[in-house]
Amino acid sequence: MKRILITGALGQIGSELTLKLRDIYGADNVIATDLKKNDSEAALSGPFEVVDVTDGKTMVETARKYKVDTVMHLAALLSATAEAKPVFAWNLNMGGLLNALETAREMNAQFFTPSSIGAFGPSTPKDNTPQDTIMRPTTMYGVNKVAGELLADYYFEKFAVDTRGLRFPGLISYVALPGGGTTDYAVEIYYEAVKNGRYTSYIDKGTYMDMMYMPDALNAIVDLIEADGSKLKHRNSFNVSAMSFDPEEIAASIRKYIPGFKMNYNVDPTRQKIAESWPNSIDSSAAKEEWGFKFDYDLDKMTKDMLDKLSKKFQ
Ligand code: NAD
Ligand code: AKB
Repeated sequence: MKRILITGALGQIGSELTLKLRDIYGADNVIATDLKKNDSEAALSGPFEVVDVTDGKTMVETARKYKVDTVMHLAALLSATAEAKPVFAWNLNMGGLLNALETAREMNAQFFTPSSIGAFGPSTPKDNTPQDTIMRPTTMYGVNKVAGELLADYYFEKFAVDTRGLRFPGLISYVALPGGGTTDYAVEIYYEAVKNGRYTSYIDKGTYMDMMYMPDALNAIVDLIEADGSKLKHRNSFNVSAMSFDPEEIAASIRKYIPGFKMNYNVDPTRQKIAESWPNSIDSSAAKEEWGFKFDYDLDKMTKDMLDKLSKKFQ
């Protein structure tokens, strides 16, 4: 059994991760925290506390109050927003992470935080990007993710905190909207397909990025935190991906279910530049070998489920 504190629990991942963890470990054992409460199921279905991750004192006090043994740190500024506010992003992404790691150290707790394909940069091998390779990102978000991976490894080596992480690709989901990333187009396209039958993409055709459907991402988190630590050669962080596509391929997948779907382009130079600095596709074999990473959804299976779920949501 675990007793888990989640930061940023009302975001795109946390809105669903909180509910999955409550199903597995019991509602009272999963403490959702975020900047403010809302009326989502994640906020209302179990304990909720307001915690600003830049306030380390409140985070530790909350962890002590609930006697947590696991810290899952999700609060962060994503790539596009971080590029618009780089200093704010550094303070939130690095300051929040340091406070969360210190909380885990204080509580002798297990620690999980997501990294990202954004940790790679233009000099990284672009295809089948290896687990261990050149990491010289050119975005503030990427700089934060690489530094964060190193910091989490440091806490494992120096303080024996059981830190674990995943380099997530773009995550696609229908519960909560994404919070300002470069891969958000691959979520928006499904909403617009269902609502209006058309989408104008800010990412150009021919731009490939890794992606994963949220149910697979949530399973990967649970599988990694439950994995036997003695078998892990890597910790922060594991490459994980389920698919790689460009805007034309996701549009073609949608047309299998909505034949009249129309796609236009109005490329946003900032997000396009970020996308071009990231890999086309990453190699998840270390995650498969060390803790059995697997996924269920390919592009068409995900498209069918997204369109079904969003059609019900908007009917
Ligand atoms: P999100 O933007 O949807 O949610 C972030 C949450 O953090 C929000 O609920 C926000 O209110 C909260 N937050 C912001 N500032 C805070 C603060 N000062 N204190 C407390 N909470 C604060 O993000 P997400 O998509 O759920 O991402 C979670 C983590 O996963 C991040 O580290 C992100 O980099 C990583 N990640 C996400 C994706 C993806 O596609 N969603 C891909 C790779 C990595
Ligand atoms: C983003 O686009 O910023 C995120 C990510 C891949 O880290 N979705």
